[in-house]
Amino acid sequence: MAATTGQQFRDIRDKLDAGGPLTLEDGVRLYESRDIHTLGELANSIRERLHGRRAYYNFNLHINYTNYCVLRCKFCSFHRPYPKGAAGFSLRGHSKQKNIDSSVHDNAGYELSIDEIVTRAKGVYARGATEVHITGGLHPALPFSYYTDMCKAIREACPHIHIKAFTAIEIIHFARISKPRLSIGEVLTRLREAGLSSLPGGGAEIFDDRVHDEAFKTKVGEAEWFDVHRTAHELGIFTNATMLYGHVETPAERIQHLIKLSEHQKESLRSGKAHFNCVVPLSFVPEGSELSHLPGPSGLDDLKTLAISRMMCPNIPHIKAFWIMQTPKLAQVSLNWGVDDIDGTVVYYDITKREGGGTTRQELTVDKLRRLIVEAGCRPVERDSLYRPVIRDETTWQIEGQSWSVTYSPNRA
Ligand code: V47
Repeated sequence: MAATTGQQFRDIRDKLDAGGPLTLEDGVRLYESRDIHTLGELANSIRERLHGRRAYYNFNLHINYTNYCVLRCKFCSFHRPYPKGAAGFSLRGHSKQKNIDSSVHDNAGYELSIDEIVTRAKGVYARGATEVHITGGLHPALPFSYYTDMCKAIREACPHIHIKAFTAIEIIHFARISKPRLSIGEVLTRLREAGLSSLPGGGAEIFDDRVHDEAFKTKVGEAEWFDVHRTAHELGIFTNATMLYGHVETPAERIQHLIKLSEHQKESLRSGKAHFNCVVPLSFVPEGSELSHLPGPSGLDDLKTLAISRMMCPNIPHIKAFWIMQTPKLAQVSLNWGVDDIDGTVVYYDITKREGGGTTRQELTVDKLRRLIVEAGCRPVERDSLYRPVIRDETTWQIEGQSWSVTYSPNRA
C-alpha cells in the first residue's frame, strides 16, 4: 500500500528533486495522505540534500520580559491585563517580578527590570550560552528606551552573546509608542545600534483574514508582519518565521501560509542582504487559553506539519522543531521527517506550559539535546543563532571564522 501511495506522489517527488516549488493543491494532497512514511521520506530528501545527517541545537536562554499585553489573542494563555492606574515603570533596578521559578498560571502580571534581565543573561553567558532569545507582551506603559537600554545593557555585560529579540508585532508596537514616532526601519536601526542581532519569527500565526478575525483579531495582519521582516532583511538583519497551527485553521490555510513565506524568501534571497534562516512550526498548546476546548494537534499532525513545512519551503534553509511545543520526543522523531534543528536549552519559558502545574523552568541540557540527536541517527552540531558552527572546549567557545573567543565556566552557579 505504501508503494502505491508513494507512486501517487511521483509528480511531487519530481518537483522536489528539481528544487520545488509545490502548489497549494500539492500541499493539500500531502496533508490528506495517511502515508506518513512517504511524507517523511520526501521531506527528508530535502533535509539530507541541504544538511546531510547534521542536526543543529544551540545553547540559549529565553527571557520573557513581561506578560502584560494590550492584545487579547484567543490562543494565548500568557497575556495579563495591565492593572488600571498602575504607576509608571522605573527602568533600572525595580521589577514587579515573579520569582524566576514560579508558575505563570498563577494569574500574576509581571515585568522584568533591565537589571534582572542582564543578571539572567550574564548568568548563562558565564556558563557558555551563545544566545538570548527575548520576547514579551505589548506592554502599554514601557517607553521605547526600555528596549534599547535593555539591548545596550546586555551587549555591555555579554559582548559576544547573540541577542535574538522582539517579534515583528513588538517592533510595530515600538514604532507606535516611540516619541517622536519612528518608522519600522528606524526602530530596527536603533535596536541594532543598541546591540540587537536578529529577530525571532513569532507573531506570524496563520496568514489568513478569516483565521485572523477568529483567533487574533486585535493583532496586526500579515502585511505588517511581512513589512517588518522585509525591512529587516533589507537592513541585513536575519530573521526567522513561525506558523502557529492546530487551532481554528484548515490544512489549506496552513499551506497558503507556508507558500507566502517561501514567496517572501524568494524576494529576500534576490536582494541578497538577509533572509529567513528557519521556519518554526509552533504546535498550538490549548491549556489556559480561550481556545482551551480545542484538542490541539495530534502527534501525527505535528509530524506531517513539520514534514510538509520542509517540502513547501525548500528555499528556507532550516526547519526547527521547537521541542517546548512539539515535546522532546516528537522533536527527536521529526529529525527524520525533514527537521534539522531542535532549538536549544531554553531553560525558562513562560509563553506556554504543558501538562499544567509546575514551574516555568523548561530546560534540556546540552547532553540531553545531543543524546536525542544521536539516537535519531544524526550528527549533533552546536550552532549559533545564524547557524554557524560553534567550536567549544571545556572553557572557551568561538564561532567558526571569527577571530574572538569567549571564556566560560560550565559549573558556575
Ligand atoms: O508569537 C502563543 C506562539 C510565539 C501559544 O524564531 C503559542 O527561533 C503555541 O515565536 N501555543 C512565540 N504557540 C514563540 C516564538 C518562537 C519560539 C521558538 C523559536 C523561535 C525562533 C520563535 O508563540 C508567539 C505565538 O505565535 N504562541 N501562544 C500557544 N498557546
